[in-house]
Amino acid sequence: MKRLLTGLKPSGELTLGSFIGGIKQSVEYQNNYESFIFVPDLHSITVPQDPTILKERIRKNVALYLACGIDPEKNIIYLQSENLYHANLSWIFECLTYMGEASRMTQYKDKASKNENVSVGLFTYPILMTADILLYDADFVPVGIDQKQHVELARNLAERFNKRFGETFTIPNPLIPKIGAKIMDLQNPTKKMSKSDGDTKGTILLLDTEEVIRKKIMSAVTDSDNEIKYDPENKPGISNLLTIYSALKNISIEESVHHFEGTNYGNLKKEVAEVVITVLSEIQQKYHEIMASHLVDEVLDKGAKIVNQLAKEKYENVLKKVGLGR
Ligand code: ATP
Ligand code: LTN
Repeated sequence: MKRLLTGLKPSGELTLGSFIGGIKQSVEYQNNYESFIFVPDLHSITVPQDPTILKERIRKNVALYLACGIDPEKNIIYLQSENLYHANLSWIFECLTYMGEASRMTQYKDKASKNENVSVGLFTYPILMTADILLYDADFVPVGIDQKQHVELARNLAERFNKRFGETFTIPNPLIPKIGAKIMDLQNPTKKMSKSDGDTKGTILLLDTEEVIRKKIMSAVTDSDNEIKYDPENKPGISNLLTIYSALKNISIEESVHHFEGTNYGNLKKEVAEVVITVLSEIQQKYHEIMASHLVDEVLDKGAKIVNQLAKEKYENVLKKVGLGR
């Protein structure tokens, strides 16, 4: 079985976008791949975080993964910070990365241009991500299109290391979800629904109450021609609602458009709200059960044990190849 590895950094509360674009895909992949799912908590501190909130969010995110259907029997689930080899291997790759290539990372350039006090960690972020991936010889890395360049860096660094020190790392491949999986902000439907935006009117959080979900969807920005049609360019708001409906009903966009033929925007919003509430209330019920149990700790203890052992072997091999240690 091919190995797959992915992570969602705990930079904010998980959203409907994280679920449809990330977690839901992982639930589908878990039957066909040997899956590693982790919380890249070290990545989240590349921008300032409140320690108390961060700690709570890490636990909540793991409980939410499980509640969304990530099966602990089929996935190895762990925290990045509970395996010291990630940061150690990252250092070795930092020494193999050229300033020029790190400076070309568009996510860094974008974030650096918007913020004042940018950390060195934000600059080396993609190199830690390289270590996350190569440490376990992942064959496939499911990511959004925005992360594709980072997986390409991981490929380049794996090839460079192998060439310089001998065959050591598997070359990973990005696994980008097919069209339609990008969920947009309900208030600004030309912008991605993003967890780091926090709790806004345009973002549905996985733990939002029924009332809040209904309110956010009913006040989603649309247009004024009252025709239900999938046209992301000219009708981004309506298209986004159709995407959400299709993804949660597991039907195609065409089927959704057909379903809403002859109805109005009010009805579309009402039905979208209902399906979101149905899916999320089921997840929330499981989430509360999980949070009241010891499952999160059990799963993370088991995961940490497995990945530390795997990483130790890999890292010792790397040290030997590079000429470090005794
Ligand atoms: P941040 O706001 O902190 O940058 P984010 O909400 O954009 O975070 P990421 O952690 O960068 O989310 O995304 C992790 C993965 O989750 C992405 O690669 C993507 O696959 C998926 N994802 C996140 N938000 C969405 C969205 N709105 N629509 C579809 N997929 C999404
Ligand atoms: N940068 C990713 C999170 C992430 C990741 C990884 C994803 C960190 N390390 C390794 C896949 C593989 C993000 O923001 N989505």
